[in-house]
Amino acid sequence: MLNRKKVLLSGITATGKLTIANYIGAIKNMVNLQEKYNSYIFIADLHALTLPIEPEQLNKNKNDLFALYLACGINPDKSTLFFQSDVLEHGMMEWLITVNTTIGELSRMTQFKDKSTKIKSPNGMDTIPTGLLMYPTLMVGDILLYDADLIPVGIDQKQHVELTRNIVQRLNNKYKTSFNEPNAYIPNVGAKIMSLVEPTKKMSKSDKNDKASIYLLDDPEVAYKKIMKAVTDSENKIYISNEKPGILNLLTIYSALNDLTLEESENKFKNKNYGELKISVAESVKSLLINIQSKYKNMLLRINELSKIGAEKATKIAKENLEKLMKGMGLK
Ligand code: AQP
Repeated sequence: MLNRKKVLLSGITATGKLTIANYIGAIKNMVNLQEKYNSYIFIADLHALTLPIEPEQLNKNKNDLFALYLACGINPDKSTLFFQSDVLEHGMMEWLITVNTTIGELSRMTQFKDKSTKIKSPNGMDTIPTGLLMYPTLMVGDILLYDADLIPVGIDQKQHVELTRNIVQRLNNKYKTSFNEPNAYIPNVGAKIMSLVEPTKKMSKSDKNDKASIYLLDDPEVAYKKIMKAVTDSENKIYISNEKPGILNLLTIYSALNDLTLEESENKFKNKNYGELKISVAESVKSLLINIQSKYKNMLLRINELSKIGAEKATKIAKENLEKLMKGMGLK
């Protein structure tokens, strides 16, 4: 279609408390890109059911996530912000994608392999929820429902966007549809923020160790202390090196929060010691949290009103794109 404004789609799973890794890897970019793109931003509450979760916990997570998106700068006048489960088309679309994938391609996904091997059991596959395997089919469906061009994600989700491109090609060939092949938008700095206690492991909202992550709703003083205690090395020299994952992680967080390149941060700190670097990172993190938290409570009050508006807008487009695939497949 001529002059079609490019579409951005991104979601975050409501599995736990949001971390600064989710902010730096995904939300910050959604906020910056919402001016330029027709943006659909959602709370992936259906994805959160992939692994067992208590209903009360899920409900709290999804509301927190909605309010945090707003507090981080997602503007509901520019972006369509909605809960995934409010748009029933996601479930239907997932089935149409599922029947066009193979168990082989889904079981080769790194995230499936990582998460399923963590669920250890002598019964093998009997303890691995089917939803974990199907996670990418739901995600491909999310992207197709809005016929998205750009998907801002951290590096861990890149493989799922590549799978989406393969499936789009498959559908377009088979059913003569014309869905876009989406591109992942991976930030130059901060595509993989690491744990503060094990800097060779990614920072994750489901990490059991509270000290490993900075949560966006952490008390800013507690967050400050977590950075001061972050694991580094004993060299006390600051430079960019993969051999120094703790320092690289702190430089990365500092760069992302101050809109600098890694090299610019390296330059700034090259004659400083680890304590001085940590204080600068801790100050940046603290002021980010203070800023977000100053808006968060008011945003909780707006969820009912805004989620209705978002769901209505999203449903309209989702229906249109679902119908296109249903027609192609002979269902209409
Ligand atoms: N460590 C990270 N560095 C940069 N970006 C990250 N993201 C996640 N971890 C990092 C990005 O944040 C978004 C979150 O999406 P998600 O919750 O659907 O996916 P996830 O990758 O499973 O996130 P988590 O925090 O690791 O959650 P759990 O612990 O529930 O699995 C995505 O864009 C992701 O790339």
